[in-house]
Amino acid sequence: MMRRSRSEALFAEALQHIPGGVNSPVRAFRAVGGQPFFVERAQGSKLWDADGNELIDYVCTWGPAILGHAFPGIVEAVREAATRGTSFGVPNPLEVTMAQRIKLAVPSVEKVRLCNSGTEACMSAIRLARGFTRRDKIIKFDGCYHGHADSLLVRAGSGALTFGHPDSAGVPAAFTQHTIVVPFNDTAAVQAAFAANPGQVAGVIVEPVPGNAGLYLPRPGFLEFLSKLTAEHGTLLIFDEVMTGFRLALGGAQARFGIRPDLSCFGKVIGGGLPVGAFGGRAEIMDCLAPLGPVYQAGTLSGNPLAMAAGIAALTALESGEAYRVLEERGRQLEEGLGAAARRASIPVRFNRCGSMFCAYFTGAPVHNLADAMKSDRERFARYFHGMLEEGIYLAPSAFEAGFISVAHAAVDIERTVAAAERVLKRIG
Ligand code: KE4
Repeated sequence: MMRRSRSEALFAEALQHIPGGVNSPVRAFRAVGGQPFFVERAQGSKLWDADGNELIDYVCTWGPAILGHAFPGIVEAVREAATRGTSFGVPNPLEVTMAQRIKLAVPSVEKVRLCNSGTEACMSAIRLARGFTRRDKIIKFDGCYHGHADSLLVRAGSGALTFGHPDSAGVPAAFTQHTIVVPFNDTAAVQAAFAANPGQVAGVIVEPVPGNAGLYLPRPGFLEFLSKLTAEHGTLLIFDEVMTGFRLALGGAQARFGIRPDLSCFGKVIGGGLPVGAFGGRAEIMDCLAPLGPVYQAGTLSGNPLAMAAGIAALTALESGEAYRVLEERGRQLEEGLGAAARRASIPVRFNRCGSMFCAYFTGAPVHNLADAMKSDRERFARYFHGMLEEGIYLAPSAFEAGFISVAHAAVDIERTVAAAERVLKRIG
């Protein structure tokens, strides 16, 4: 049994000061029950909580820790940068280096603006698409989560979905009247949305591999279809690669699937664990941004030297490409192991994976969109989650989140995880 007394005391204290005791809803374990543990330190593939429990971490702070926690190159880069000041509010050389590295990795990005979160990146990309096209409508896909900007918090995924009411309180209908939501992988629904709004759609924003309702993949040809249809309608294709960027390949999902979106959003990995976001794309679009153009966007800490130093250190470690070979190998090992464990336990589990992102749906049917995902057995997932936690394996605390593997996950970590899964699946039946 996990020792929990210090985390329980910390959570009781946190509840006095912080809504729900957490600074981001999905951390509260509301989707799986129980209370969150508090992490004291992390190293490589492991977390140690306030009670000293060691856990193999498959959340990796929701993606950023692709190299493992406390990666030496990142720690040293942040330590060194901090000695020269933590923020200037004046351009610094590291911002230029980061912009160059993003452009080098992602050819569709001709210019890029750095900000402080994925939410900011997506919110700004939407505003830019509207400013550039002088249109108002945005098409998004149900279950896809693009941060918590008002106009995008509609039938969103991640924490918004977890609570079973994807739309958020506090968002006036007027703020979402221009947001059209269609099912992912549904070409007819996308065509119908365009037909019903001729000449009005500024942008289509999509997670190319949705990771905020569990994980499901684009059907063959779906992303190409979006690219072609948006071009025909003078609509911008916006890839939200906050999660997939620099994760599924150095060039993100767009490199993996050979698509050239008009705009892309980034976050997570490019900050090396520090607060960061970025959005970029065709220069003629990006140059509509202030101070050059009429679309305003700003941020006190945008491009700050610590996040830049951490992100550049992360990209430097990823650029050789070896990391992605390791991630693919570990992902395959986990997929094969968990699949075999589920079969031996005679439990219907659909294991979806793309590179080092994965999820396990408790269902026997394939999962290609949110409606399929919602049919999975969440109660059984919750029992699986807690069983694995007791075995020292920390999975994402929701059936509607993706899991992440880092380069620091050794083959033995995967073997331990598969062995634990076999015991837990047999126990929960
Ligand atoms: P942030 O504002 O949380 O940095 O990024 C928002 C965002 C945008 N786009 C995609 C595809 C994302 O996955 C996210 C954030 N991901 C969630 C995990 N499902 C963050 C975890 C949380 O909300 O605490």
